[in-house]
Amino acid sequence: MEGIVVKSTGSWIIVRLPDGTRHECKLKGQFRMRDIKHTNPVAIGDHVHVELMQGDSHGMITDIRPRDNYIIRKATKLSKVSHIIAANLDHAYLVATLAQPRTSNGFIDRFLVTAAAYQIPASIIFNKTDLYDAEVMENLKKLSRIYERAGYHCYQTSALKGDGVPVIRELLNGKVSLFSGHSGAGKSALIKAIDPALNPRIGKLSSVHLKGMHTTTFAEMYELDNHGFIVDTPGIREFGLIDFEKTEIHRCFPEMDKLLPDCNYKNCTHTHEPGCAVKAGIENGSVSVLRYNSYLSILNDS
Ligand SMILES: Nc1nc2c(ncn2[C@@H]2O[C@H](COP(=O)(O)OP(=O)(O)OP(=O)(O)O)[C@@H](O)[C@H]2O)c(=O)[nH]1
Ligand SMILES: [Mg+2]
Ligand SMILES: [Zn+2]
Repeated sequence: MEGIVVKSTGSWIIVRLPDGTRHECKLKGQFRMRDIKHTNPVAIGDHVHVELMQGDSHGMITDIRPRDNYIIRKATKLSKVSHIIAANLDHAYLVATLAQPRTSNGFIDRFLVTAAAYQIPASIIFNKTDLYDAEVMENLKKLSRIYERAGYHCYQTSALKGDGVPVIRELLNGKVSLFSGHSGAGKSALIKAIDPALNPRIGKLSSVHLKGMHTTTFAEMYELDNHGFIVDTPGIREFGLIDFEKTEIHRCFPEMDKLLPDCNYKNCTHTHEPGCAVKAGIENGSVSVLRYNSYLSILNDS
C-alpha cells in the first residue's frame, strides 16, 4: 500500500494511508544503510510503500518513492550530514514576526535562499500583528515592499485574533505546505487558528528573553479540513546553508539573478567587478541594500 510519512520520531515513522488511517512503521534495514548523507533516510512528506502487519496497526516501509523535491538543513555549519526537513512540498512559508522573538532580515533571506536552492516556492507570513504598534506597522510595510519587489509574497496574520488567517487557509487549500521559522514565532498557533480541530502543542515564550521554548520537537504533517496538508516544524535558531559556489549564490536572489545578463562578466560576483548590473541596481533602487547585504553575508560564509 502507498502512504505518506506524516511524522518520524526516530523510533517510529507514522504513515498515513489514503483511507486516512495512520500506522506506526519501521523502515526496512536496507534504506537505513543506503543514505549516509542525511541523518534521516525517510522524511516527512515521503511517499512510501508499506506492508501492514500485526493486525494492521503496525507496518514495514519497503520502498521510498523518488522525491519531487525536498528541503534540507545542515545540522551545523561545518556538518557533513544534513537533515531533510520535508519532501514533496508545493510551498514553504516562513512564519516570521516583528514582535518577540523578532525575525531578522538575515534569517528571512537565508530561509528564502534555501527554498530557492531546492526550487520550492516560498513566501513570508508576518505573524503576531496584534502586537505591532504604528511604528512597527510602518516598518512591516517597508519590509513587505522590499520582499514583494524581490518576488516574494508577504502575508500578515494574528494567530491570536484571527486576522489574516482565512487568506492563509485559502492558500493551503489542496496543497502540501510547510511552516518554518524561529521557535515561538507562532507556527503551531497559526495551524490551530487555520483549523481549530487540530491540536498541535503551543508553547509559551520564556519569561526572561521572550524566546520560544522549542515546543514542537518533531516535524509533523497535519491534514487540514480543506484537503490541504501542512507540515509543522520545530523552531530553528539558524539556517545552516548547504554549500554554494560563490558564482551560484545570486541564483537564489531572484531580483539579482534577473540582472546577471546585464553584468559585464558572466561569472560576476557583484562585488568588485566593473560594469555590474546588480551594483547599478542598488544605485537606482531596483535592488535593496538590505537584500544585497544578506547576499554579501552568504557570499562571505561560503
Ligand atoms: N500575541 C500573539 N501571540 C501569538 C500569536 N501567535 C502565537 N502566539 C504565541 O506565541 C507563543 C508561541 O507559539 P507557538 O505556536 O508555540 O510557536 P511555534 O512557532 O510553534 O514554536 P516552536 O514549536 O517552539 O517552534 C505562544 O504563547 C502563542 O500563544 C499571535 O498572533 N499573537
Ligand atoms: Mg510549534
Ligand atoms: Zn554583477
